Amino acid sequence: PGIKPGGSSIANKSQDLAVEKEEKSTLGILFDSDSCEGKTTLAFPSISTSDFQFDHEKAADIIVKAAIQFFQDKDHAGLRLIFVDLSPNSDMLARVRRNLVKEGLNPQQLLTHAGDITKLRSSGGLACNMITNAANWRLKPGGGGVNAAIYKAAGHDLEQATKQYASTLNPGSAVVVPLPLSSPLRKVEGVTHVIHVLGPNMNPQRPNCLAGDYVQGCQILRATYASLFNAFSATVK
Ligand code: AR6
Repeated sequence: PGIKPGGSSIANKSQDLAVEKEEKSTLGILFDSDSCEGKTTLAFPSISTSDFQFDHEKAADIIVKAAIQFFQDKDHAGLRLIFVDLSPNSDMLARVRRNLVKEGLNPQQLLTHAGDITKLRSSGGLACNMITNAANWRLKPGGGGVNAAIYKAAGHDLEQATKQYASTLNPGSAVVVPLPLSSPLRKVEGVTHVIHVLGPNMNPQRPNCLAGDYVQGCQILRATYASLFNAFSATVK
């Protein structure tokens, strides 16, 4: 099935319009032509680099190379990625931006944005169809970081919906969860799907710590982004 449209690119368009578009989507319209200049969009945070303590330089390299690989597939020309971090002073944002230039990736394909991933439309003026959660292996709400923020913004609906798709997650893998129409994240921000991913963990206080093994760590982080981007394009199809 096609994805449900993500709503309007203009932050202050009425909710009625979004509802009208939801209805159109059930008639088989795959893309919301108003959103993201017609591009279906996935936003993602920097997986594993905060609570999971993964090396920033290695992570930034992996993110940009994974995006380059993704856009080598001509079928992905109508898609867009947005790398998001909370603060304009984010070290990861700066590193990803530098690598984008260095590697010559089109900045319209991989946008970078400072802001809250749960408020991309209302605060950032960016329409986004799907967002990524750096989850824990139990797929539980709470904890900290982006996991806590996404579960809080999506309401109880996300926990319920997630249970229908998976109860645990392995490092390097992704699970796509459609958001119920009742979810505030869907109603207010136009987000139709949350994609949970579990990245490699370098934090000894968390399960499955790789204890500084960056050979395995980099493999798992590459696999995480590949699973995420594949899940995104498969959901669009
Ligand atoms: N919007 C955008 N980016 C955010 C937000 C937000 N609201 N909140 C945090 N970030 P982390 P991890 C950024 O720690 O390292 C969780 O508790 C943050 O600045 O959320 O993969 C889970 O339950 C950082 O760049 O994820 C796991 O147990 C990035 O999101 C564990 O932490 C990821 O930081 C996963 O650790």
